Amino acid sequence: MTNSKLYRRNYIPCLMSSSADDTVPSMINPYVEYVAGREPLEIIAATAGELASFIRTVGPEGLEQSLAPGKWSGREIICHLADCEIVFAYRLRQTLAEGHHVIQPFDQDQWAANYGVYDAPSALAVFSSLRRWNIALIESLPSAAMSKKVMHPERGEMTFRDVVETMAGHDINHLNQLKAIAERIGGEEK
Ligand code: NI
Repeated sequence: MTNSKLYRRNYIPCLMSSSADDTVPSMINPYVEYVAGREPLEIIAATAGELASFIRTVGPEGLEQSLAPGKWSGREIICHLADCEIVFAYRLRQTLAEGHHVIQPFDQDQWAANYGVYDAPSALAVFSSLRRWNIALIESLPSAAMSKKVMHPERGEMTFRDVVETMAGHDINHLNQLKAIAERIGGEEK
């Protein structure tokens, strides 16, 4: 599917989106329940391995499967995670570098319009590399940096730590979708 309106209508609202019809609750991290008190750094450190496992499990044909017409395929979800990691990389650094950084939302459906040209292993390579880069940055910071303020124009003021927790919750949300795809096509998570 390449019609962005299909994505918008059928896809689970994503906190990366600036879409006006997103219906996620207005809170700092709409996916906070996914994190559920776990250490966000541990969650985000495991995601690349889980994506690699998904790719191995479902195979090339399985990567093109989605949960319903108009929803992203597994490959497209991994492309989305790679693109989001670019965004998170910028947001983390700008939050640290500026006095009160204002986040710039983006339209995930417009970004997804190009996903037909990307393969899943390439998307995973981008995600894995950037994720390692981001974790190296986060781990290097003094604890005081976690409370550095940043403003999201749609969700209000948050902290650097909230951005990291958002990464974790966003990961889990999409990993759950991939798990559902693998179960749908009969694959087993490794
Ligand atoms: Ni998303």
